[in-house]
Amino acid sequence: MMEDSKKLEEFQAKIDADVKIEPKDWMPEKYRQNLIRQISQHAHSEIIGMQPEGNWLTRAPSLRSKKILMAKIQDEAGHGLYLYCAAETLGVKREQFLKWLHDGVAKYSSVFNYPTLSWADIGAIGWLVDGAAIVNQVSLQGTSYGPYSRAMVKICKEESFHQRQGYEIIVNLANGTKEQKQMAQDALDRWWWPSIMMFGPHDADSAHSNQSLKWKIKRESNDELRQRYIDKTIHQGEHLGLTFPDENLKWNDKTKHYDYSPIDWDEFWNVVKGNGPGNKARLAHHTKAHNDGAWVREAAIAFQEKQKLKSKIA
Ligand code: FAQ
Repeated sequence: MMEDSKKLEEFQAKIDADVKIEPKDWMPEKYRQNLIRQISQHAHSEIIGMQPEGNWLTRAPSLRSKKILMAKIQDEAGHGLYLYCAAETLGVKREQFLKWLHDGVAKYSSVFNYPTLSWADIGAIGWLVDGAAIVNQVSLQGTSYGPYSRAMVKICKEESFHQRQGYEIIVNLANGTKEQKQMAQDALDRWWWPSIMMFGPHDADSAHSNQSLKWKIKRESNDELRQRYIDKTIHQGEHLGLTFPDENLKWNDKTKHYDYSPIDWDEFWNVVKGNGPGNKARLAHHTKAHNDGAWVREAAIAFQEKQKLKSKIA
């Protein structure tokens, strides 16, 4: 016990001094568990997040936009892989993470359970969903766990390209015909609130925040990040003549931030609990793709074993 409390003190001192924690360093079990939860859920979000966009690959309006969208979706797969690798350094295998996802034990971001009904939604995902993800992830570059922090640095560079890809689509639609501008407005109407919900519950209701902030797993709170996202996004929409679906969205000269309406937490928790418009389809699709790919994994392992055997004989 004495030894553990001394170790805990030293651990906290390292955190306070902004020294990164590396996989072989001593860490409290709760720190490890919390990281496993957050990083693997972050990885799942990147992977499931490919589905709403993948839905439009065959219907992109030009070869250029199709190539860009394909590159973006591949990037998301890469982000998922960096993050699974970072999470695996904490002693849990990839198969276990996927089992937790398929069994509904592990979460992924609520926002990916909404449908992409038009090409403008691809713009809205890049502009708003990647825009929100960047705010969160730039902050996470400073997370205390080394492998997670390094993954975030690489991911953030790619996310800024994603945000621009989406904003470009929205700019073109907003400056196009009346119908095209209406498509952009409709996408903003449907994606604005889900993007705000990505930051999670208000600080007072956030189960993990206090401990995560103390251990610098998170560097800023859910509400701080949400407010930063709102403040930086409003002028991007207004500049295009689009209207945000919130009549209470107003600049507050005292706080120097935008005020906004109460968030519909019933909707948020309903989606988080698996009852959103797309939850069942998203999980079913992932599970099927995983099962269909079993033979590829088996073949790759068999090939590796064969190579090992060959090198032993030689
Ligand atoms: N959806 O105590 P807190 C992307 C859960 S990547 C679902 O506040 P925490 C790239 C939370 O897990 C987007 N569940 O939790 C892309 C917890 O439940 P648990 C993903 C949510 O962890 C773009 C419970 O509520 N980004 O978009 C959500 O301290 C385009 C209590 O909440 C990340 O994952 C939610 N929105 O703070 C890809 C960033 N919010 O686990 C494709 C890393 C909360 O106890 C296309 N993660 N919950 O069962 C984080 O920063 C944090 O985990 C938060 C939540 C801020 C998401």
